[in-house]
Order: sequence, then structure tokens, then C-alpha cells
Amino acid sequence: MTTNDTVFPDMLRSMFASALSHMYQSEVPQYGTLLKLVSDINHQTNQKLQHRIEVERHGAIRLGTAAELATIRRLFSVMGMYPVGYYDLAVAGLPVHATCFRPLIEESLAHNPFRVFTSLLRLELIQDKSLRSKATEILNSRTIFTPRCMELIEEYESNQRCFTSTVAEEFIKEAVETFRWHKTSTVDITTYKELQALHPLIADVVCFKGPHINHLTPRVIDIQAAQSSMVLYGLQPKETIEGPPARNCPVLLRQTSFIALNEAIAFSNGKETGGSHRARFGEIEQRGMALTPKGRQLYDDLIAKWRRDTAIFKPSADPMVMHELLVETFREFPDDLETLWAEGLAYFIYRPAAGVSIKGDVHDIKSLVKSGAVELQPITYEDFLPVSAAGIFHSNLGQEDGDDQVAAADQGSFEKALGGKIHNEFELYEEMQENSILNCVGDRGRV
Ligand code: OOG
Ligand code: NI
Repeated sequence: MTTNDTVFPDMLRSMFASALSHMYQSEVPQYGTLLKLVSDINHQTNQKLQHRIEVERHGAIRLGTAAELATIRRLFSVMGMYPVGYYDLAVAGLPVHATCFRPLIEESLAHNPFRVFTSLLRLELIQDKSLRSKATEILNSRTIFTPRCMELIEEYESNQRCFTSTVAEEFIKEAVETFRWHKTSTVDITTYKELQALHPLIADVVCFKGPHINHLTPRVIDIQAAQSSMVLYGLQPKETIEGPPARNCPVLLRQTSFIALNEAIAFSNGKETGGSHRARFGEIEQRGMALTPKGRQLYDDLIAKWRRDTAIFKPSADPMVMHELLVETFREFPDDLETLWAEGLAYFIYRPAAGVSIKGDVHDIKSLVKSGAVELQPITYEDFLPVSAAGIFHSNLGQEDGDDQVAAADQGSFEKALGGKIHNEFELYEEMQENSILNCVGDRGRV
């Protein structure tokens, strides 16, 4: 039975995103400044802001074990967030692979598109056997979910997949506990240093009580403006914006961040003091349109070409010169809606033009677009970019990045740990596009 007091997953996700954002603002005051900056810029633009852009955030966490990943899947599913896309970060020298938990359908995305980039440490990549078993043991002895949170997940799964408002509030309160920062490490300083020497990411995952949220990211309409305003707001930006260069028709995702805090921490549950740890930061993103596999291939090819061309540059090279080369390289990527559509590079929602009654079927959709009877609206990219993610990781792990890990992608074992399949992002966009075409032509299309 559902009543007015019933809280469904879409609502729970909004409540959770807002609670997490409040918690992170009190933990990292600079994140509050970042929210102000983004809101100022978004309100300066003339566009009417969509509701979702004002509340839109993504976050990131890093998990240590298969069991943690399997439970996080259940926790996020209470909030209507499901695993989409597999990201192999070993190619970028990072000992993790990842997915993104997010809503799947248009209606839920419009309600609140909150998503969490969730990495899993690949313990098998630790070469040193004794450190590998030490890390495994430490991780196996921690519990990252409160007992009440577990009970409520079970209650949700065995009942009607909704809560009353009182239970919903209790659930949110319990769920955010998993993501809280703990300024005391569970291990002693020697263990921390050993793990940090392997890779700072390993220390960040293994040495704490739980998977603290390491950043939250509001969405901005003009990332260039955000990047140049950061200093004015007292934030130290990373040097360049990740992703494609500025364009008339933005594609995929552009991201920038402020540099991670170097925070004081204690060890051995507080007995040893005087340490510091760098992990938490704030990020800004600008989202463009989702690309088809053909468009994505072109994007990946151009990024790969640019990386080859800049590989000879010294780390001290002027980032602006690198950026100009990126702009140059991307001249090959069509930058008007008509070509992006005609060449099948991006996904679109098809809508009947106002006041037009449509005659035709699915096979005519192209001519309907050409005649102006049907209008196109690009579909927003809801996912992440592995090369950009690697850039974000690297810019926030401190100078002393550990040994480079070289390993093959392993979606199979990620899904085994997850306890389910990962959704393919291209299929989700394709489905949105197909549904919009069928809506345009109505039943005539359903032959
Ligand atoms: C995740 C980095 C990935 C993004 O926006 O690409 C990410 C991490 O640092 O744990 O959030
Ligand atoms: Ni991020």
C-alpha cells in the first residue's frame, strides 16, 4: 500500500545528495566556496536554469573489498542508482577499476541525476606478498556500514521498495555515516608509510575506517569562467581543464578541481599524532552531449593523438601550449549540430515541433527532421571519462605517485565482486533516443 507518506528511490536520492553535500561542506569549507562560485556563474548566464542543474552533483569513493562493493550496490539501489560503465584505471597506472552508480531513465535523471564514481582497489596488483596480505587483513577487519543501515537496506529489499518519511530520514542519517571523514587512521604510522610508498591510493583506501567521500562536484554552465574565477574566490585550481576543449557544441564532459587539502591525521586510533594525508578536494564539471560509439571513437582517437604529440613535453612544459595543441587536434571534430546528427556522432531526443502534426513512420524520421516537423535536442552525457578521471586522481594524490601498475582490464572480476552486471551506457542513450522517435511518430512507428 502506498500513501502520501511514501518515499520512493528518486526522492531518497535527492535527500541523500543533499545530506552528503551538507556534511561535506562542514568537513571541507572550500567546497562551500566552490558551490557559491558555481551558483554565481550559473545565475549570470542568461539561460533559464533547469532544476536538475541547480541540484546536480557527483561524488567519488574508493572501496577496498568485493564485499564492500556488493553492499554499496544494494545501498545505492535503494536510492535508484545502478552501476553504469566500466572504467579501467590500470592503464593510467592506478591500481583501481571503477563504475558509476547513477539513475538510468530520463524521468529519474530529470528529478536528480546524482551519481557516484565508485572505485575498487585491485589488491591482486600489489606485488609484495606480505604487504598484500597485510592490506587484505586490515580491510577484512573493518565494517563500513552501520548495523542499522544494513537492517534498513534489508527492510527495503524485502518490503515494497519504499520507506515511510520517518524511516527515510533515519536511512539517510545512517547511510551518510559510511562516507564520513575520520581524521584518525586505523593503522600505525609505519604501515601507513609502507602502503603509501606502494601507491598513495592504496594508503587512502586501506588506512581509514571507511570510504570517505573524496570530492563532490557541482555542474557549471561555463567551466572556463569557473576556472578563471577560482583564484578570486581563494581556491587553488589545478592547471588545466580535463576533457575536450571549449566548443560551440559541448560534448561529453569537461572537469577541473581545486588541489587536495593536506590534512593533519593521527595514527593507531589516535595514539600517534603528527601525520598528514592528501585526498579530499572539490571539483567542477560542465556536461555536454552524449556521443555514439562512432563519436566516442573519434574523441578517443583525437585524445590519443594529442597524448602522443605531447608525450615528448617535459612535465615543466607550459600547460597553455599543451592546451593549444588540444584545440588544434580537435578541429577535426565537427562542431555544429547538423553535422553531429547527420554523421551519427551524437545522441538526440526527437520532438515534434510546436503546432506540427506528424505524418510518417520511424523510417521517415530523417526527412521529418529535415523538413523541420521534428526537432532535435542533444542528450546530456551522464557518465565519466577514464583519461580525465586519471588526470583528476593524479592531480590530487600528491607529488609522490607510486609505482605504475600495468594490468589488463578485468570487468569480469569487477562484476563478480559487484554481484551483478554493469549497464552499458551506449545502450541506455540509444534507448532514450529510440523511445523519443517512437513518441514522435506514435503508434504508426510500431510496425
Ligand atoms: C575518482 C576520480 C574520478 C571524475 O570526476 O572523473 C572522478 C577519485 O578520485 O576517486 O570523480
Ligand atoms: Ni569527479
